[in-house]
Amino acid sequence: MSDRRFPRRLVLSVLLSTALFCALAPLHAEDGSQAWLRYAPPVLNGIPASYEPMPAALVNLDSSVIAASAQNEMLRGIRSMLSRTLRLEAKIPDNDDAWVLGTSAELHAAFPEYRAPSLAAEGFSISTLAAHGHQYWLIAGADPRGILYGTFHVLAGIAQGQAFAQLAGIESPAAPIRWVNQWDNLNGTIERGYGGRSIFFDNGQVRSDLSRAADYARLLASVGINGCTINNVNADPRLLEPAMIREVARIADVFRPWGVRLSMAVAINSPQVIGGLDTYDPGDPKVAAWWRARVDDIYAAIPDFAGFVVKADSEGQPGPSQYGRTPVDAANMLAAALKPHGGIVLYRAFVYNHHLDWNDPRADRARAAYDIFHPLDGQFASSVIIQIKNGPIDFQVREPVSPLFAGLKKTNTAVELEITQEYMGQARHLVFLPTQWKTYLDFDLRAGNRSTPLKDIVDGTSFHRPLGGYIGVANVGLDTNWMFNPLSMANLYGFARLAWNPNTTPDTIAADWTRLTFSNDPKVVTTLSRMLLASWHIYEDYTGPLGLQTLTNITGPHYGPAPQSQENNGWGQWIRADHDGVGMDRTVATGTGFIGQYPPEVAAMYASLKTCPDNLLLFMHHVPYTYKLHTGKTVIQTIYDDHYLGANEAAGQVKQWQSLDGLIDEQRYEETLGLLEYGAGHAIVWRDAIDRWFKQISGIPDDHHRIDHDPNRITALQMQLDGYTPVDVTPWETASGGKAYVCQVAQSARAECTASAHLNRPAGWYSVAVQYFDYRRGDSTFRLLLNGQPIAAWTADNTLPGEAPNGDTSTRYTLRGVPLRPGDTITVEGHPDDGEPAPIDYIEIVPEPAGAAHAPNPR
Ligand code: GCW
Repeated sequence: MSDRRFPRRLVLSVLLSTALFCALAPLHAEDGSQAWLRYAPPVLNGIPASYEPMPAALVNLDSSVIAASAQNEMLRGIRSMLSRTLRLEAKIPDNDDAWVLGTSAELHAAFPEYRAPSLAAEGFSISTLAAHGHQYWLIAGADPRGILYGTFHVLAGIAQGQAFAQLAGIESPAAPIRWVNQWDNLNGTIERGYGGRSIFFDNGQVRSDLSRAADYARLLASVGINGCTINNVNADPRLLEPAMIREVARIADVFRPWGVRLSMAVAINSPQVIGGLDTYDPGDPKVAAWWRARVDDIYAAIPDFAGFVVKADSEGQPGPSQYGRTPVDAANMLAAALKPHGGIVLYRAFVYNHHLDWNDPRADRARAAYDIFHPLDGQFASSVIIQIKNGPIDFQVREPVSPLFAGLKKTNTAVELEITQEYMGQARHLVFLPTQWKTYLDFDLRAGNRSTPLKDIVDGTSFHRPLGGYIGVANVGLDTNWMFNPLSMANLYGFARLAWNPNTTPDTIAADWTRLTFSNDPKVVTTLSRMLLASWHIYEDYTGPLGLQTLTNITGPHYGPAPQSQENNGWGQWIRADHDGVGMDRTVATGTGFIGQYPPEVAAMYASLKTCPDNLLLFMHHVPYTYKLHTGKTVIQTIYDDHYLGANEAAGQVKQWQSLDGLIDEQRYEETLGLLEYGAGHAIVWRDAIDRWFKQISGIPDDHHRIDHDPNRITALQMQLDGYTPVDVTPWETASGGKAYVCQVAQSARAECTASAHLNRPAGWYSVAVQYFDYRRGDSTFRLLLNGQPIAAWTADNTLPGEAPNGDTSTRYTLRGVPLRPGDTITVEGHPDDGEPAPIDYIEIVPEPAGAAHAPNPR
């Protein structure tokens, strides 16, 4: 195994020279570590004119550590973007202009004429003031966090070439809770993390070097995030041991200057596991006393500790049900311990039985959260927030909004969104999630037959709740660029922007992020924004459309296609596909009754086939494959067509990115290109697997006869094989004819197998793709030969999540610009390595359009 993320690729032929392309890269390399805080000079229109009379002095009226961060950030940002060093002054100069940072109250004390606007907690106001014949540029916060957020707002504006006057105004966050959750384990791994190991923990301890944790807090603060839960919700009780709390306090210390409060996920059985008690019954006074003592210790070490996140009675985690107690008993007991110190409890509603009876037509995992928590409404303490995943299942490509949000009118709620792309291509596919989240946040649940969009429920407006907000499962890691894929950081940024103001449009988020992360060049902004905004729909098209959920392997790594894995088990992510039809009947009349959990107007909309939107049809109803959607097309033909459309569009994303060659620094350009090309190839794997599976189960052919009839494809079975032998693939639909061809010759440096095809293609330029399987372990090597002449070589050293040939590991290598003549022979030669038998599936030979400028070959 190697930790290289892309196949090492070496083009051996006299084809296009790589030197030509290297020469085109004019920008210096960037590694992504600075994310959207690059502070690059805003070069697009030069320095905006209004920065010419920019004050040279900087005064900070606030003595907090948070305001000190704001002050340092001003110096750093202005220096980096505008090549100027501000002069720090201890008090407001009366003979010079100045930038002035302070709370509204401090500014009013300094300038009696200053009219402090009314700001919500953590809000800020940007304005100018003329006094004593001088100009003062003011960043006023409601409190120190407001000063810091206002400062980052101004710096982001400068980075995007905005004049100071354009930045003037008032901003307040929509909701008080704007947290990220990290699912980091004490051993340094991260559950569903794709950006490397934990920035907090290693080997059972808090890391000695917390510089990345400090950098992370700065990134979070720059977009208004004010809390971070540092450990997996599948919590390790050892985190609460006294020695560990002292260590965790070091993390809180590096968060504090950035106004990020630390929180921990706790295991409800901790009193028994580490406390030596014979019970963890939340109704037992000695258990409550144990928690109080632990909480007191935490606050002694971390005075601004934010509170606990709790996953209980879920997916094997211990919970109050063990003692016949409810979530109210557990949550209120913890709240009682935390409240005297100002801490809160985020109790997760992700509670369900994962041993559901598949044979019971009424069983439905989607019902669980509402069934369990709705009856408890009104009983939770005022410092408890129920943390509810956006949908009733689990971060799928599309779900309806959880009805529980409308079912808890006397309880604080927060929406949990998943930034880490668990079911969304795991940072290898491009999926910009703010587009999806916005559809959820804007969705009107019509509680009490009035307007109650999700965003108004979680910020406390709809039901007049004091607390609530936004939780994003972020899972950044030690990777230099935080999330593995340079484009994935748009999701962390977008989450924060929506948590601050859920009325921000995805277009604004995409454009701002692009400008801050890459460039103000209008072509970059337009092109990349378009790519980001389209990406969720594209991913939905080639994975699970019509509300079928993602259709990924839910009993494996949640990555590649495996639709059958949804069915016939206790997990309850069923799609109930059989020979005649597909979809979960969730109606009250004939199905599980889930639809009845919604307020009446929404329930009526989903219940009727006439009004149920096509994109959730199969989430709500079971219909025949021949059922016609609102578009007039049948369900089955829509499944086929959407997958072809999605895979084509994924290929289009590669071309769009290539149009930015030379406008993006080389390292991030290349990394992103590699991922987009991989993603486009994997979209074909998805398309073929899902379409094959539905064709087989429905017995209905594709109107366009595309499935397994690709004229450009030659499967290994059709090739002349030397050493390669077939093995069955599970699930069968992820390889041609359900078989992979493996090279199982004895392990030796010289061992190799070949698969050859004699071609009779008209003379011309072609691209040649080799579809092969790349396991996590082993670095098999491949060569491609044209009439015996080696024309390409690569190594299967990607770290895909699998050790067998299937939809997780199927990948492709493409060589463009290959000159073929009738009678040529193309050979794939595979050398196994470390148990990875250089497995192959097929080759695909596609004519390149005449006169087309060749896209560069892999470098
Ligand atoms: O989506 C599932 C994930 C689990 C996760 C769980 C949860 C932390 O596959 O890895 O556990 O959700 O949200 O609790």
